[in-house]
Amino acid sequence: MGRLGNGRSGGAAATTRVGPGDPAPLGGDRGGANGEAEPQRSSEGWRLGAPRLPRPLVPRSGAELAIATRSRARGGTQVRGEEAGSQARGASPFDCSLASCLLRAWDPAHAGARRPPAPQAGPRPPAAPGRSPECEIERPERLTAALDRLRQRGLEQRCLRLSAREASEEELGLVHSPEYVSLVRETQVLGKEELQALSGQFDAIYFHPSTFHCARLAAGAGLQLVDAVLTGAVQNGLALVRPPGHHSQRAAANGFCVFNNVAIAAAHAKQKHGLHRILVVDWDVHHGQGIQYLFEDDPSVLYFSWHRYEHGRFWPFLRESDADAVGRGQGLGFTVNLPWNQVGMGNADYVAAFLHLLLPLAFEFDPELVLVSAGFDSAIGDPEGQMQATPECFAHLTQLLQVLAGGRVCAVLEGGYHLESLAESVCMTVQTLLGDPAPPLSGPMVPCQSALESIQSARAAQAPHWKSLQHQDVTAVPMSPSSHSPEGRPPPLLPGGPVCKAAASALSSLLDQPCLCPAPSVRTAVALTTPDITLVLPPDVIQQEASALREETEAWARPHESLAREEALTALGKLLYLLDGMLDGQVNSGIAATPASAAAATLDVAVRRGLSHGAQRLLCVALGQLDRPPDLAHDGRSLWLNIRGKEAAALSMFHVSTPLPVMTGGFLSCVLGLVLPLAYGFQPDLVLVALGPGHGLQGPHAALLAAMLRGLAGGRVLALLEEDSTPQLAGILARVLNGEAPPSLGPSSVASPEDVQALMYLRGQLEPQWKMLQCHPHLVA
Ligand code: Q9C
Ligand code: ZN
Repeated sequence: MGRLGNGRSGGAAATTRVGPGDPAPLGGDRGGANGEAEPQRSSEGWRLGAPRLPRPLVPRSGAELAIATRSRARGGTQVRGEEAGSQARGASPFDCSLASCLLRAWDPAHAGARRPPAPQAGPRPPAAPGRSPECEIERPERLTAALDRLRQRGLEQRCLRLSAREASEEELGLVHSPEYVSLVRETQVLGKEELQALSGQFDAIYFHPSTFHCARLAAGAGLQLVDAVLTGAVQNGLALVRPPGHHSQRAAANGFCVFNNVAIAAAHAKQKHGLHRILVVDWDVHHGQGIQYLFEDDPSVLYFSWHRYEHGRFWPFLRESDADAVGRGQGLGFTVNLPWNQVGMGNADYVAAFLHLLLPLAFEFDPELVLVSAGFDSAIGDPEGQMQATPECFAHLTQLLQVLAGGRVCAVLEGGYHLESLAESVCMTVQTLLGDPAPPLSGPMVPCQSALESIQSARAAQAPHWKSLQHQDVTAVPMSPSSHSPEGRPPPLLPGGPVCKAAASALSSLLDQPCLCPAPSVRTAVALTTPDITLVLPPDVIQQEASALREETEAWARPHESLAREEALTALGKLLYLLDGMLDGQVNSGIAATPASAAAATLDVAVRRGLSHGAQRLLCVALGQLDRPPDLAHDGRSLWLNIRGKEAAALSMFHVSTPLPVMTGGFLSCVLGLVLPLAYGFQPDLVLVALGPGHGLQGPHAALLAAMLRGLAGGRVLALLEEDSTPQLAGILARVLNGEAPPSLGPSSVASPEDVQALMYLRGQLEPQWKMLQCHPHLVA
């Protein structure tokens, strides 16, 4: 048998357990673990300490089941769980935990011998001749490839590893029938023929004598992760498990899934932790119909799934995977399906789906926990999905979800069958969970027509149930014929064909590319003119003392009367030093302050300096009285977005002005429906966000804006504040720019009619140029 040696007793025997109260013996801080230089405070500004060598990993004595723990300590010292838990900010001591289950659930040699599953009703393509048995794609190497890559990147070392346990039969019973649990338990003692016969009663299922044990571990790993997050031991995490879960139903295995890991985690979070609102985001390329069925009448679980659908011609061929399945009874509106009717969906399509469909509903729902059915078969290269989203896209999806539920995100692996693509995408997800900024997205940010049709029909189906979608232009549009090929997309790839080979080499060169620019050694620096001892900062946020040279600062200040004063000059010098650190790639993000009277001039200098010292495209989000400098070149290198005042106006494609919404609901639709689509479409390499005179933005709103703008420009965001801003505002922005989750806004009020109107007007003006604003396809006359 192909199974690894540990067999059924592996769970208990071969575990490396290191709990939060018992910090990982591997030691070292974020910098140390990666061999990065450790930033240190100094009177000359931030400066770099000596780089540290990576520490060796503690050998795991050949354990096949390895659920261990690892911390990302803040600021260079290992923090014990309990001490950290009592810290003033109440932040979690660890950012991310990793639960994994490495047992070989299936034996390909064994499973390959079985007969094909019974044919399903509905249209389906004939099986391709000469293909290896489909069960071979769901193989143990998926986990080892992902874990190896995490280790190689130094990411695993930054995580706390949790030990998996088998879910109890009572826990399985939270979503499965006792008869079904017994049935699967019995498979442990069946012979090969019997296993094959039983497997044949389900669709795409291959039982093995170890299946029961492995599937209980997979469910148990998810429970461990949810417990760790909800008790505050960690902020978030990823459970690397197999078999996957989201197709599994109350009394049925399906699509490689035996027990529904994420559904069990959700039911457990409700039952054991008393949660009332759980968001499940299923980004696997298949419809998690199992999760949908289990919660379709339950308003406490909002289930979102996008999936390859092709008008019902793709597995599992279900009518109820379409956008008009929205839940039942009390659960009406709590099932959200986004069916993709063409293959080739990419970064722009996925981000548009989040901005225009998932996130408006998610903010309105206000979840206490986010569970992710994290299948990576929706990534480029996957033979099942045939989609084109690059691994970086999963960093963005993760980052966008981290603004919800105070950052409590538990991702659980589902599908993902291209080992290279899977490993990269898993790394992107974990890196983002650890708080690193997402790498910029590649490719044109233009959603295709078919994606827009899907997003629009899902919005139309959900509109009756969600305030955030009402009063918007969500009337149903006639669907165009399904035969047309997506805008600018290559045709679907046929395995082995020339197109496929070309795509494969393009993919491998894409994936092989080493990251040429090293991560900045300082993630966030704060340059304040009046150091405030009441400012509470995470220990790894650097307080910058240094300034640019006096003559240089004076030269930049000369054209501006308001910069003549000494205070203004001092502030400008510090800002210039910080900005240069960002442009040189030494600092990722920062905060600078300026006297209110000099805010506009300082921003003007920052923009010019940014554009003349290396930024190709600069996004400036200016709140309050900060006019775009009239003599700034209109060359498309800067996008100026002013949020203040009374009127909405698109003065040009690169100069947009909109009123600051009064209600939280209006603020959210402004950010999701205008600011981020423009920002993602512009693809800046530097972002300035300035809170100028009369900005009127509340702290939590400012934090949310900053957290979401961090998705742009690889997180190269400089926030400019007024000197007399509260230390609370500076503190919250520093923490968010440094990767902490913003506080959740709570139940959101509805947008005012004026806010809705302003937004609709601007979108109408700007949609032709900025395609990311669109959430409906263009009607062709
Ligand atoms: N024999 C997950 O990605 N394909 N499951 C069935 C009909 C099954 C995918 C084709 C694909 C299951 C978790
Ligand atoms: Zn899948």
